Amino acid sequence: MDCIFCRIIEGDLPGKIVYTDERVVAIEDLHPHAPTHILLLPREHIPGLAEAGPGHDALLGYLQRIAARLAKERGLHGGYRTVLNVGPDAGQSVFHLHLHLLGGRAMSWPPG
Ligand code: DGP
Repeated sequence: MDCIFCRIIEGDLPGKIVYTDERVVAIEDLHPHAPTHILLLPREHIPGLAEAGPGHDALLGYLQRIAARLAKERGLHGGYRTVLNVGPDAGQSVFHLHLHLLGGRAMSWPPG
């Protein structure tokens, strides 16, 4: 399977890993949109949120909790945002489910 995030997780492609455990690998985004821009990748290849099933409920919650932990470690006391882009309208470009953690600057709402 030719998935760049699977290859980063496997160590076949370089990635700046900031957190890893048996379920999740977190890396710095290659094109950061905020002072902190981390991608949380489940080790399991799931193309996106639309393909997640009931068996992934715990994993999806876990991604959010690890994001909160990393935000705390980064000292993002002013707040942060976690984002799942799903499909073309949301601009999803890598089809391995990933949770963005963005912080370190004020963010507008609604998002563009
Ligand atoms: P999304 O639009 O949600 O699919 O975002 C994909 C993100 O992945 C985007 O912010 C750029 C990032 N990205 C793409 N390729 C690579 C890569 O090879 N390494 C890293 N670290 N990030 C990547």
